[in-house]
Amino acid sequence: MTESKIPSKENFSEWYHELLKAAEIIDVRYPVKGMCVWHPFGFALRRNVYDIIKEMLDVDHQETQFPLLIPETEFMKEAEHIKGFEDEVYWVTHGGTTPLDVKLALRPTSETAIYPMFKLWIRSHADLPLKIYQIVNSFRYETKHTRPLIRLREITSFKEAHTAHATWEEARDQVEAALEIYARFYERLAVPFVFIRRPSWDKFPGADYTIALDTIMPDGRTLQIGTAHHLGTNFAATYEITYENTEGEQEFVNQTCYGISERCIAALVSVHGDNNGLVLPWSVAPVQVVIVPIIFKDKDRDEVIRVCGSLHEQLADVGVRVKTDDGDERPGSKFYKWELHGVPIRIEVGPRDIKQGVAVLARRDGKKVTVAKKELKDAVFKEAEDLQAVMQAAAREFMVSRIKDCTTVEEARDQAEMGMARVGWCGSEDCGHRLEDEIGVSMLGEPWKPEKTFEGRCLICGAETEKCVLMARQY
Ligand code: 5CA
Ligand code: ZN
Repeated sequence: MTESKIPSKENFSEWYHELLKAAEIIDVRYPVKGMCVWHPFGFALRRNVYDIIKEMLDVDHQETQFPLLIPETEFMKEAEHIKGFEDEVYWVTHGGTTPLDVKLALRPTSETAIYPMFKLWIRSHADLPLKIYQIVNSFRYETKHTRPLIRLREITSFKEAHTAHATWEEARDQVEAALEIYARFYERLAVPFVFIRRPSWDKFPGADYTIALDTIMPDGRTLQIGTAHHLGTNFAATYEITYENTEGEQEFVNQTCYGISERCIAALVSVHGDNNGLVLPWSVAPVQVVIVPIIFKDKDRDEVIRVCGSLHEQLADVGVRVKTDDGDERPGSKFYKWELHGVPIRIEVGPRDIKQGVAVLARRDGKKVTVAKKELKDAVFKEAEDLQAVMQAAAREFMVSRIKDCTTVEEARDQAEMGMARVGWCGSEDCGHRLEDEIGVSMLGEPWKPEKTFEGRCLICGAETEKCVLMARQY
C-alpha cells in the first residue's frame, strides 16, 4: 500500500500525534487536559517495556505500593522539596461535602509518603540497605504545554525506586547501580542516551545531586528519560530516619531515589518510528511476528491456512509473540496495518511458497529473505537479532550526529536547534546562567563520566577550563 495515514516524520510533532492515534497507543480524547487513555495495544507495549525494568529491579529491590494521598502535614516538612513541587500539586480538600481537617496531596512523587514509613521500618544497620520500588500513577499540575506520554498531568506509569543506606558512599554507589540498570534497560529498547549531571540549580528538590538520562528526539529537542538522585541525609534529617550503627549510636540514613515514566515509551516510539508507522524492537513488540496467508484462489485456501497454522504453532511454542492475520482484507492492507503497528517480522505464505517448501520473511526495515520452512524458526531469531542491532546502531548514529562542540554563542544557538551543543564552562554559576540566557536554551549539565576529557575555554568569560556542559532545547 502506498497511501499513508500518518504525516511525514519530518513534521515530527504532527507525526507523533497521528502515530499514537493510528497505531493505537493512546487516546488523547479523554476530557481532562494532560490525562490520556491507553489503548489495549499500547498497554500491551507498556507491559512488555515495564516487565523488563521490573525484572531488572526484582534482582535486589522489593516491589511495594504506597497510598496515592499524602497528608499536607507530611508533605510540607521538607522545605526544598515543597518549593520544588508546591505549584504542581493537586489537593484533595473535601470528603463529600465535608472539608477535610488535613488536606491531602495527590502524590507528585512519593518521598513524603514513603519516608515517614521508612522511619518506622528502619531500626538498625541490619535493616540496611533497604531498596524498594513501585510502579504507580502520580499527578503533577504541569503548566508547560502538555504532551501525550511526554508531559502529563497524570503520569500513569511512574516507576520510582527509593533506597536507604548506612553511608553517603554506599548511596553514591547505589546511584551508579541505578544508572547501570537504566542503561541496560534502554539498551533493550535500543534507545540511546547520555548521562548528564544536572547543574545545582536544576537538581531534584531536596537532592545532593541529580544525574539524568537524556536522549535527542527526531526534531532535535532533548527529552529527559530518567533520573537518579542522591538525597544525602536531607530527607532523613527531616523525617528522622535513623539507624543504630555497630557502635550503638543513632545515625541518619543516606538515601537515593530514581525514576522513569512512560517517557521511555515516547522515546521508543519516536526514535525508531518511520513514515509507515511504529518500528518496535523485538524485545518489546506486542506482536513480534505476523503471518499473512496469501490466497489467490479458493482452492488453495485450506492448504495455505494449514501451513500458516503449523508455522504459527512452531513459533508460539518457542515463546514468540506471533499472530496469524487470516482476516478478509487484501494482503496489502494487512501488510500496511502491521507495519503501522511496528511488527518486526512478517511472514508471507502463498501456494507457490508451499510447493517450494519456503516462506518469505519480511523485516520491518524492508529487508526480505526467502527461507526454507524447516529453517524458519532459526531464521526468525537470527533476523530479529540483526534487526535489533541495526535499529540500535541507527539510533545511536543519529544521536551522536546531533551532539557538537561549539566555541561561540552563535554556533551554540544554531546547534541547539539541531540537538545538543557542547561548550566550555568555567563552573561559575554566573557564567552558567549567562550561557542559558545568551544561547537561549537550558543547561543540561556536565556529561557524567565522559569518555574523553575536555580542554577549552569558558564560552562566557574565556577562562581555560576542563569542564564542559551540554546545552539544549528540552521537552
Ligand atoms: N522522586 C524522583 C525519582 S522517582 C523524581 O520524581 N524524579 S523526577 O521528577 O525527575 O521524575 C522522574 C522522571 O519522570 C523524569 O526523569 C521524567 O523522565 C519523568 N517525568 C517527570 N515529569 C513528567 C511528566 N509530567 N510526564 C511524564 N513524565 C514525567
Ligand atoms: Zn566563565
